[in-house]
Amino acid sequence: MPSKGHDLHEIALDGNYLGRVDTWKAGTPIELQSGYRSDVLIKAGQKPGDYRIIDQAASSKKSLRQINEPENLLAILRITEETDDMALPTNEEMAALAPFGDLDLRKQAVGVQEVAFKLGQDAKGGKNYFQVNYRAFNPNHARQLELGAVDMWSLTTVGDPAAIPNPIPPTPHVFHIHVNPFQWERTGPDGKPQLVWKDTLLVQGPAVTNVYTQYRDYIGQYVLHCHILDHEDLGMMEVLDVVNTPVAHAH
Ligand SMILES: [Cu+2]
Repeated sequence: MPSKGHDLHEIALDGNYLGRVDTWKAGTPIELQSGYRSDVLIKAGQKPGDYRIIDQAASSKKSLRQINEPENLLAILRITEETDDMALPTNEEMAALAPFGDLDLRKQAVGVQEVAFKLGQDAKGGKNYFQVNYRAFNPNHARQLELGAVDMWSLTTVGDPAAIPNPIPPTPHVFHIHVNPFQWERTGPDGKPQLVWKDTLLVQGPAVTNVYTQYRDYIGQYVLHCHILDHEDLGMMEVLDVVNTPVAHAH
């Protein structure tokens, strides 16, 4: 999502404040996969006129649906003759809004939670199925999580074994979890790694992506699912249950 002629000053991802202002230079796109959100501030330039904010064209290789996607206009930014020279917020001002200060959960995680998204087909090559950890959504099956725990979540996507006729390769899915956001390392606008809080992440197999999360105060059930919504509707979803009692988990 680039804007011609205007920097994008990003202040939040998936509704979580970054705790700073990350400035993506004019023309640099911000990656928005299915379900992603990015809050940006745009300071109007001094030159009146119409400016386009676009969804860039994507080749089939870069498209989640594996089809060529044309450029789409998202919005027109119209700058008038009137002026009102406002300041952008500073990093210091935004730091006060960071949800968990400068917490780095990578150093605290003890437990491991695994998520393998699978889009497969039955042995006859007829019917597709959509699973999380080799199980379609079952409202009566919940993964237990321990209140106060800090876990690494290992995310991946798997395909069919080669012996299946026309096996489906590992396809990209979008991990989305409710209630507790997770910490993930991305490449920031300066090209350096940085930690951000998100609740939605593209997962491309077969590599495993690790993210980190904590269960601080909410007790009860919520869900994770693929944010490609027809995948979710067809079974790619799981119930989670945060409990205030010890849970045995993998280390
Ligand atoms: Cu999916």
